[in-house]
Amino acid sequence: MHSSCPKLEKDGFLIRENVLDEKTVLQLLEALSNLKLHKAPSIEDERIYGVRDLINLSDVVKEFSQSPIVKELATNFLDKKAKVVRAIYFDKTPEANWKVPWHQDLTIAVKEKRETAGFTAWTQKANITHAQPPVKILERMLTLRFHLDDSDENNGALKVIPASHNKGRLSAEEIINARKANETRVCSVKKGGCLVMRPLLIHSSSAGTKPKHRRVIHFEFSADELPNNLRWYDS
Ligand SMILES: O=C(O)CCC(=O)C(=O)O
Repeated sequence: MHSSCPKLEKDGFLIRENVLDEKTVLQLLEALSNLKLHKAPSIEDERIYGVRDLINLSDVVKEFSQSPIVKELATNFLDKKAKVVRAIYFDKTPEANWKVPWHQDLTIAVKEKRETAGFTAWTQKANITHAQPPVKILERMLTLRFHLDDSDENNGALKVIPASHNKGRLSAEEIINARKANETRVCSVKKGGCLVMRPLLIHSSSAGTKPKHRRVIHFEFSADELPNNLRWYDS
């Protein structure tokens, strides 16, 4: 199931610029501006501004998630059976210039809770059931983050620890140690570009130094079926 892209497998991320044309970016921005931006807790932090359940809230985003551009990336970097399993919209603004500490993405969204071996940390976020699946499932997932603004340190671009994705689920202490022992990288991405990453890559998000919009559509993909009749939320 691993992609045939050596750079992605080695570093756990890569950046593809100029994936979306100006018209597509404008269409998405227009659709997102019609959504009521609310406080969408991510990583248990109520100060992070964004919208969960994006696919169900926006037909334009739903259509985009099925578009050839998105499908081709997901197919290339994951598997031809890859499907979107979660979609979140994140923005930063001068009023909501939030930050997130170093972490791995360990949580998936599912349709309903079913006690299942290996699934822990069941929780409800924005009325959606979430759980932490076995690490094998996370290792086989892919995240695509489509940038609708130029993003760099000024507006709080994502930061990553390259090659930190292939060591499984890490404890808080292991993440701190990885941070001390390794270089970090700011993922500057231009408007229309896409950050391709593995969810287990250690990442963080600083507040912008010159805050302004930093709008990102974040899609997670899997090609796996979940066990025990558990169902992905967005498949
Ligand atoms: O968009 C960001 O800057 C942070 C997102 C994040 O940390 C996450 O999705 O886990």
